[in-house]
Amino acid sequence: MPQDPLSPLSSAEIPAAVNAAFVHQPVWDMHTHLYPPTFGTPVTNATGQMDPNGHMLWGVDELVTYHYLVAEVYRVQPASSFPYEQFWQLTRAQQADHIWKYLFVERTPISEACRGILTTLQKLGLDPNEKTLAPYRKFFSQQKPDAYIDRVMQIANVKTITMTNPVFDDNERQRWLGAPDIGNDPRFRAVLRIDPLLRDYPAAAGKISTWDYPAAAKPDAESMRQIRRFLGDWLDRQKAIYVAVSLPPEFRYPALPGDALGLAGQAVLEQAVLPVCAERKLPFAMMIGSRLRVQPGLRDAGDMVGQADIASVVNLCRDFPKNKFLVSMLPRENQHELAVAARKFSNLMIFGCWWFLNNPSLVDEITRMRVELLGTSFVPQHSDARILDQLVYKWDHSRRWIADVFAEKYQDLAATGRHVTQENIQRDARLLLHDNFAEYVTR
Ligand code: FIX
Ligand code: ZN
Repeated sequence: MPQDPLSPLSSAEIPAAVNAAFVHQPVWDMHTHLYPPTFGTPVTNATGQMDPNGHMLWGVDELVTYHYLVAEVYRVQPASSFPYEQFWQLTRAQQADHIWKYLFVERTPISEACRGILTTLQKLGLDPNEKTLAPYRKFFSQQKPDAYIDRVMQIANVKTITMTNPVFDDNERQRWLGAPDIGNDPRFRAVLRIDPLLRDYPAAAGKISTWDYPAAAKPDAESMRQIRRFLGDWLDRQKAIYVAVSLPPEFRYPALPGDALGLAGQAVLEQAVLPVCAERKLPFAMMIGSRLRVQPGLRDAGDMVGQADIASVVNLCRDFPKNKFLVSMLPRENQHELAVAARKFSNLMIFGCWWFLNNPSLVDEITRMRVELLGTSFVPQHSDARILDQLVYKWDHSRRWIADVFAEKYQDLAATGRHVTQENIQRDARLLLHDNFAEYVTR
């Protein structure tokens, strides 16, 4: 490898240079469900401070009972022999033991969600071959949450963790109201998540009306003023860096009666949410294509994917040129059209290989498609981590997959005679894993 970062790399030197650049580039993880210790933790640990309703999830029992694994264990221990409610009545540790037995001991943990846990254990210096969770539990019980966050972020090379902060969740909202500084941990940034406001506006209007923001079920001008005030107050309280919503496959814009938003939800989007975001130069993030609770017995593990509509994204980007949109779509089949849409609108930043797409075969396919259509002007990945320790495997795996695509693309570039240097590659890794998002939320 040439010592001079500005000297051209040979084709053979490119893969190692790309891998080094992507491994060493600190990430701004722009969508997670993680929290700092100020939100409490239900996990037994060395500080002894436990909050059964705490939001900071970490450690092996939370890792193994991640909803991806709950869905997978019911593939091998069907509800006919182990009813869902029987599983949910178990303690977290008992649930984890159940999953470890059936997915990691009696079967080969070869799925991405299973393998990810083993990567995390390995990188924490633990033996991934244990037959029970006891040795792991001992390790985690010795950790102190605050210091452990630093350790995980250092191993995963994550510089900033972006939270998801659902304002209509009573537990979450009361925590913010009870502790104004709760979100001041410099490692974390907040996001105002507003799903009910758009997806079930009449019920949301009833709730915010009890929070001193009187809003009518059929939103009139005064209701819209109150909703804008509600959004502004919470954006200020959270110091949120964007506003987010998850939308079902049926989401359409313009809405039709009975659509996902309905005419009231659409009016709130047009007259409250997007104007507030535009005034504050905050992106509006739409995560589109999840059909919730197709299997209610699985709870969080019971969500599904469904074909969504890119034309609705195009209509919003075109009709609201002063707004910045962040969009991730769940169906594999939507990815090409979404990437083409991003070629048409500079106020559309597409991001991540979300949820059921976060697997090697699909990250490869989607990243390849995006580089070919968008160059380096996209955000290739977010972790969507719900359990802190997942950052270790989600970023280890994603960096490798993304680097493999870019190594091939740089070799194709070099074949034209264009010089490819370490400096080029490091600059691009910085854009893709950090600066594209950082600049989009602040520009
Ligand atoms: O709506 C979302 O933010 C989704 O990412 C989650 O609801 C989902 O359960 C998840 O964590 C997928 O990875
Ligand atoms: Zn998420």
